[in-house]
Amino acid sequence: MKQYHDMLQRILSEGVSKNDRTGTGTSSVFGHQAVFDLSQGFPLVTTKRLHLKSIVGELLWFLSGSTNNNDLEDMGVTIWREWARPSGDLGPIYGKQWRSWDVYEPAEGPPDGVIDRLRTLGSPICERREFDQISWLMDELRRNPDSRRLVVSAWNVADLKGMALAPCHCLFQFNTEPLDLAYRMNIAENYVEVFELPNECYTLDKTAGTILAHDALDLAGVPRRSLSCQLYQRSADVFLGVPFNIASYALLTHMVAAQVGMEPGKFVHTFGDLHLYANHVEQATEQLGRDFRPLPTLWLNPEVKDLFSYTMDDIRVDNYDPHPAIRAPVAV
Ligand code: UFP
Repeated sequence: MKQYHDMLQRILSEGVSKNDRTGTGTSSVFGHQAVFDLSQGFPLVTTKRLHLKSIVGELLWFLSGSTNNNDLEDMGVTIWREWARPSGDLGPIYGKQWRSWDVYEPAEGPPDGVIDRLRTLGSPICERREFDQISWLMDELRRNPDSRRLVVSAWNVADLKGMALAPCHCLFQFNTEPLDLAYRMNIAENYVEVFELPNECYTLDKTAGTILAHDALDLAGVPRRSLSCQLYQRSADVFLGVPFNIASYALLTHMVAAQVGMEPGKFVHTFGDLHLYANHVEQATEQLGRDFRPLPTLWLNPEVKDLFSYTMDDIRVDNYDPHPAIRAPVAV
């Protein structure tokens, strides 16, 4: 996780002092990008212990569409408590926008004259529909994997004022690429084998480009595409928030990939205001003095057949051997 230490280091050396909404004060850089190759291990910071259950629980809660803190606390996760109203409600945050973004459309098919009457009365003549961005994404990944529009947004301008916290990780995009496996040079001869996975292989003459052979292969189960995710995070608490955010989106990418039959590719984390709170400087310095340990690996239950059916028990991180946790106050 050198990428994470680079962020801390960059803020300590180049960051500028800023005031912030919480009154704590930060050192901040604007614009940063870190890339995590998910084939090289699960990007869970090893230089301090992270509470994995909170990361997994929060993601499952987002995916369930809930915006009530009580549902999250039922899973034993308390990270949203400070922002919750007494009822537990957090307003239309991530779960709402991901699973049921409000769409207002002209009401269809009212009887003649009704629209005119409503207009005279000044009543709205739209009806509300909900759009499930995550279900749409899953369908689109299967239907149109080359699309450049595989975007999910939590940044709903019309709903911002009702949210307990404006979305920090506000927009993400998926991208798929054919895996190298799908195109393999034959090393000995002057022909090339092009695998049209899952089950066909064309052998081409390299210079003439003509087909020499066409075989049916049994390559079922061989993955044909890699799936990458890029997140835009407008505001990032580098010490407390970012390690969570990295792990959360890496997990999401693994889960989506498993469900659409692709291999996890990269997680690209792009930042707006990346900041270290003034009361986290000591802790960050302590963490920077620690050595990296091998990254853990992620296990997802292969029996789960749909993105919304995962439970805590279906997700496990193996071989996580971090340094001890480092306590730090949360800026609310
Ligand atoms: N924050 C994160 N990651 C999150 C999250 C919040 O880093 O997932 F929900 C931090 C960023 C910032 C604060 O320090 O919370 C949000 O404050 P603001 O809305 O003023 O940017």
